[in-house]
Amino acid sequence: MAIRKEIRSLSAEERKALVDGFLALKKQGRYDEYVHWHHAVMVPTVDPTEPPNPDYRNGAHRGPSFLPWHREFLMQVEADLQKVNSSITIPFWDWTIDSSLPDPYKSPLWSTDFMGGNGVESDDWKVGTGPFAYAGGNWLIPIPHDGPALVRRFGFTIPTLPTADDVALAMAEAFYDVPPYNSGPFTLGFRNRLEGWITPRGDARVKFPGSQLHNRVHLWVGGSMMPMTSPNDPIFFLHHCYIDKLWADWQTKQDSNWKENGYPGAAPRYNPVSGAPQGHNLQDILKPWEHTIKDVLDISTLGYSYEKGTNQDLIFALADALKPPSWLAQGPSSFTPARSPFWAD
Ligand code: CU1
Ligand code: CU1
Repeated sequence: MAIRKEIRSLSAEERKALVDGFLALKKQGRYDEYVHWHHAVMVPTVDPTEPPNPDYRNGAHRGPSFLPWHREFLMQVEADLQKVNSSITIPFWDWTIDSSLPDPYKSPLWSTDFMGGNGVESDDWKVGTGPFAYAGGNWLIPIPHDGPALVRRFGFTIPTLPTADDVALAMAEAFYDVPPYNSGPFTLGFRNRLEGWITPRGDARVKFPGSQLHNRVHLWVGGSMMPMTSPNDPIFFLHHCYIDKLWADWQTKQDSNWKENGYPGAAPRYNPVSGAPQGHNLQDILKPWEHTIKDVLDISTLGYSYEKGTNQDLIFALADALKPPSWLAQGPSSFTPARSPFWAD
């Protein structure tokens, strides 16, 4: 079984194998397809002869398929990396560790022998160090995909990375997703919380303004990580690997929670089965691939697992310390989740 480790657990050889893997896929032209897949799934395919569909949801974000789509995406990329070097697994970047560093810019992630550092102000924020620096000539981004240089601007759009407390709010969510399955600040559920749409407006327990969790990390890195072409920065995959781990952790936690606390059926590993926009229902295909959402719900069937990680116990403990909402004990039949019970305004 392949084990995906936290970035700090990698040996120097493992770091090098990953970097070389990305560079090899770039050279083959394969890497640029990842950017295209991600871009394509976000663009609305609206038939001009039909009226605009108010239920339109992009195929991989702002709805339930956010987590399964990116899980499949990671598996596709990891399989390609393993064709280059069979020992590679994608590592996860636990940014809650970095958020408590005195200087997150000095995380080992950004070292010259790994992912390279911040952009350089005097050079239009082009990444100036490491294997993906523009000047090195090995990481050219196609012009229609925001090229030619990889750009980062740490902390400019949003000043801080998410904390373990922020993740705990997600880990304590009782449901995977809830109607209307969107990205509103009042829409409860693990997916909407982890994707980062529940702001202080929707939940007074959220401490920092602006985008949260997954979205916040994209904005904090900035530059190439912000537009629809964000896989242009290979950090994308390390970030999404942690998002995928958090989903797997939540699923494990829910399985035991519901058994111990007796809320049977209230927390499926995924929902909805039907009734959501195309691409977001249980049996829908994850485009442009062949698997359905249902196929990718349990990582124990997918051939990989996660190293536990330094902050997992802390995050679970913080989540357990959060009071469950009162409606939860009444069971799922009484559940009308139009708004967060914690809404603030
Ligand atoms: Cu995405
Ligand atoms: Cu993302």
